[in-house]
Amino acid sequence: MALNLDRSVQAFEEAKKFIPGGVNSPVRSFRGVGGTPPFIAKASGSKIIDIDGNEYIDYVGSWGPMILGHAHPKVTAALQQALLNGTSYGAPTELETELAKLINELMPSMELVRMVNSGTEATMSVLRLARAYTKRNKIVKFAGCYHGHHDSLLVKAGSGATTLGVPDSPGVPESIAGNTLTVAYNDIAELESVFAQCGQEIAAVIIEPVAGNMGLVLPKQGYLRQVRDLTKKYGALLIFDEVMCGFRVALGGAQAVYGVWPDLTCLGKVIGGGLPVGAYGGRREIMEYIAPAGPVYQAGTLSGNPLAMTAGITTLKLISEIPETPREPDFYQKITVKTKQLCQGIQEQATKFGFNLQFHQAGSMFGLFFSDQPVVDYESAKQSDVGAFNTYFHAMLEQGIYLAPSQFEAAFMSGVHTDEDITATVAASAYAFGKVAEYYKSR
Ligand code: KE4
Repeated sequence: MALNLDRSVQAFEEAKKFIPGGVNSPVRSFRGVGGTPPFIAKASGSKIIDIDGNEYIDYVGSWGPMILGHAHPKVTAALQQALLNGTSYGAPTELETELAKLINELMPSMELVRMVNSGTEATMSVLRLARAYTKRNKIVKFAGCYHGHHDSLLVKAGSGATTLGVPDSPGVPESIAGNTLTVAYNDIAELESVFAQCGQEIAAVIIEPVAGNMGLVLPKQGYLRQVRDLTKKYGALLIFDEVMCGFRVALGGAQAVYGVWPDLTCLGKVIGGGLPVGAYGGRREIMEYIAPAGPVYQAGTLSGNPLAMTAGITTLKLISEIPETPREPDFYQKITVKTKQLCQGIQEQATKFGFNLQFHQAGSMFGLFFSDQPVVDYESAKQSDVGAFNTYFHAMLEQGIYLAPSQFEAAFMSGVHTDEDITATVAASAYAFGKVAEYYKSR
């Protein structure tokens, strides 16, 4: 049953007249999966509704922020109240302190926290800080990890043993890319080799401790601890980019799950409850290098905006609520059970079709690869059958299931997805796997 996207088709053409590619962020264009992106009219709970009136069960959740679901009554009410007090002052408010304290309580490694307006701003700022603190210039990142679109991290592995970076986008100067070394995720030997070659020049290693930008890929047993030990050995800082996985894999983020404390952490998405917020923070003696406490400049007109702080505070308070009785599951136990149920249901469908998929789940994040090989890094992720994924994606979309429009993204559960949503998604998956079977036959 084809979706009626007539109005979205028109809206997309109109948008392209005024916005590059018709979107304000490339992945929304559906270029990875083909077709026209539904233009969304409104959302509530686990559902989004497009301008043609099609309703979808949403597993993108604005790429992570909507862990409470869309238009949560308490978040909406708090924002409505905050609006009456104005929208921005450009002056300090107690709201910023309240959110910083909440983040510190939930992620104690973040002794000081600076608010910014996006995940990109958080990772950009934290690299400047790491370079200033260590007086070193080189950064190490991992193939397949994404940290926002600033120059130092829009870099891919160059040729040659030193994996010196080359730009991953026009406009990124070689001089900047050359300071970023790229290694494979989950390959401690390669990281050891890079440190052996130039460890004294490395300011920091930045990693997604649970990777969500090459599809969902989990760290191997002990890997994060090995990375932590290596950075300590060479005096480099360890930066966890938890913009996506923070508050998604657990209340305390990946650092709580794996018991590895970074020197600095970047956050975003969930801490803004759907409004633009990023944050970076960590050890006090490092963060005190940030102006005006220290010499490293970083600023932002709307950083700590009262509406964004309100949405973030309300969200964090709700996801960290302690149940009435000890036997009652908490928010994360419930959302994790829901996510596991969904993954299990879809896997059972896949097995019926004889598909050997790679299924990954971490807290409220999940992902699947059409591959019969384990997916542990970007190279193995790229071996998966993108054509099969795209077939699956569109078959799910036409049945009202909204997944991330790319094999190399993650999916997100919310606290308000219902058992009926999960049942419907598993049933839709059976139909979608049928379409994938036809795709395989047609090749
Ligand atoms: P933003 O600048 O988009 O707020 O955050 C950048 C960022 C930093 N670090 C991690 C681990 C991230 O996942 C992101 C952004 N995630 C993408 C999803 N792959 C956002 C979606 C988009 O680019 O439109």
